[in-house]
Amino acid sequence: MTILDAIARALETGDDEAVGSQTRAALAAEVPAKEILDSGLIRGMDRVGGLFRDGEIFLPDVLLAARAMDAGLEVLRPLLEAQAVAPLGKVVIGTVQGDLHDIGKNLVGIMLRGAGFEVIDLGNDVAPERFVQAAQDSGAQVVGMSALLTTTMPAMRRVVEQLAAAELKGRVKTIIGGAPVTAGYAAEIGADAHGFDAAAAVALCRRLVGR
Ligand code: B1M
Repeated sequence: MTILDAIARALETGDDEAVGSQTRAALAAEVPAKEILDSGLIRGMDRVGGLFRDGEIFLPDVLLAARAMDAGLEVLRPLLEAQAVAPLGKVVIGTVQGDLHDIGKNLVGIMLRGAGFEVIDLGNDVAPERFVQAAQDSGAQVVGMSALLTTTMPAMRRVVEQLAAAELKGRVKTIIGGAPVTAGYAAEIGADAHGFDAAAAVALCRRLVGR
């Protein structure tokens, strides 16, 4: 078993201590942080998603896996965030109303900070009006929304509509993402971009702020 397999496996079994120590061991063995993230942590979490979908594991197991994912991300965070000279711009991010999934959104935040953006993270279960208020108060150029449930995706449309109603559409660009979200859905609701993953979100936010 490779060290990346061991990380994926430890995440799958919800062993946060093992995920933390194996992640540190992988870094010590000079495995790149991005590879640990993609081929260790995210691969393990994808398996958890499949097992949960198939009824082979249950919600408490998924919660333990989420806690283990956080343990790995904490180790990688300083490497993924390393840099930042002059801020590239401000991005408000959050998981939309009714949705408690925040791992992907947190990852997007880490990568955006790493690229030099100032990030205002509103957390999860964020009402549309809070996104609008935060964009207004902070002068952010981009609002980024995450949704992991098909039932919460419509909340993204409401944010786009409320930004337009507040006459912010145009000045404030929108980017959406999350496992069930597609580029077609972004086009349908009038969002400016769809990020497939956290790296894509960074590239798109750069483009949206003209950097
Ligand atoms: Co839940 N859950 N969950 N869950 N959960 C899913 C999403 C699900 C697909 C599992 C399954 O059935 N296979 C399913 C949704 C089905 C659907 O809607 N079609 C599901 C369900 C049903 C539920 C509940 C309803 C279960 C229940 O209560 N019966 C419940 C809902 C609670 C709620 O939100 N109201 C629920 C609860 C939970 C936990 C709380 C236990 C936990 C979340 C813990 C947390 O986030 N702190 C959890 C988890 C962990 C998952 C899975 C297993 C993993 C999600 C994850 O963190 N992935 C998930 C299965 C899956 O997705 N395969 C599942 C890793 C993360 C790095 O990926 O978030 O996709 P992701 O982010 C990626 C990209 O999508 C993208 O970049 C990230 C990094 O590359 N991205 C963006 C994300 N946001 C972006 C924003 C951008 C750009 C890119 O721009 C702004």
